[in-house]
Amino acid sequence: MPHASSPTPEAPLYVNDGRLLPEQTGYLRPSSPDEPLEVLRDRYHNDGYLFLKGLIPRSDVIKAREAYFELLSPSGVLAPGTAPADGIFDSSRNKLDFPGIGAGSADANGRPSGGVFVDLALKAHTEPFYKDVFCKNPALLAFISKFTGWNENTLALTRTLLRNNTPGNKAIGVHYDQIFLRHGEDTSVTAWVPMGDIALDGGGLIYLEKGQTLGEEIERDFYRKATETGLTELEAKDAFNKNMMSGGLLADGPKDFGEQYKRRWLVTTYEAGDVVLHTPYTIHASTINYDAKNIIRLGTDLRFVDSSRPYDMRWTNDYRFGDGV
Ligand SMILES: O=C(O)CCC(=O)C(=O)O
Ligand SMILES: [Fe+2]
Repeated sequence: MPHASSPTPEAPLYVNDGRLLPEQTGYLRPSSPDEPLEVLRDRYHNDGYLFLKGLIPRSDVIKAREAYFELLSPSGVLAPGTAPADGIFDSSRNKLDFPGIGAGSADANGRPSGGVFVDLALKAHTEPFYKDVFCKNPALLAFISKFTGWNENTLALTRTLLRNNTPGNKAIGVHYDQIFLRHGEDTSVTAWVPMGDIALDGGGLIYLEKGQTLGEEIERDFYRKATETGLTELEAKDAFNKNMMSGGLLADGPKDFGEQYKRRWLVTTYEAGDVVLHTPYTIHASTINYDAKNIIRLGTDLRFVDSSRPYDMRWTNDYRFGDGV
């Protein structure tokens, strides 16, 4: 497993605004869940993320992946004769009929333009295999409650986004999560959970090196600008998203953003069972999925808060298109 200081990746990696050059990238630093907690906490705060190898049993992840693609299979998304757990896209189909959730364009009601595929992808969020089993994974919950020290106050927010990046489709742009969680304190933890193995060019999440310090600066700056114009605190909260691109992104294109701030994007391959924890100010995005075998990238964002403190109540409902968050 490469270390953060290893040579940069050679495989071509594409983001929304073009190819990331090897010198614009580095590797995410992997950690073992068994390392001492103080070491892991320091690393999370210094790096803005913690890339935990094998935190969740692989079989739990593969089971959920299989159930997901069994549910979506009637949409015709899978290559004929392939196993649902493999999640292989039928490349004879038009990728635009299979748009990703939460990354691409949506209609006025926030619904991605696509037929039964989109309906089933939304439905998956409330299926028992996902909502009651996968999102409540005991290994993940136990780790977060110990890692944060929140113990029995550790609460998994109900709103989650189950994201399916079909090959060649648009990837999520540059953002930090507090943009979407700003009706609560800035202490939440996001667990990004790949649901399956993801090759380097298979559409995994990428992290801006030391992005959390820049995210904090950007946040302070927005806040100052908003209050200087005479807005109340509540008005300022709502004004943030107006200062950003529609959908709350800092930028659509990671390449240009990295060049502008002279920082590298950290990339990696992922294995089923890995989890990345990141802070509310950690800047991240995704690569476009150009997996050589047309494997669909599936992943979910599970968010945890300290329930004894104020948190963003808009996240207590299941995800719906156009839910305004
Ligand atoms: O899976 C993705 O493409 C985006 C995930 C994300 O932004 C997050 O987990 O915070
Ligand atoms: Fe995010």
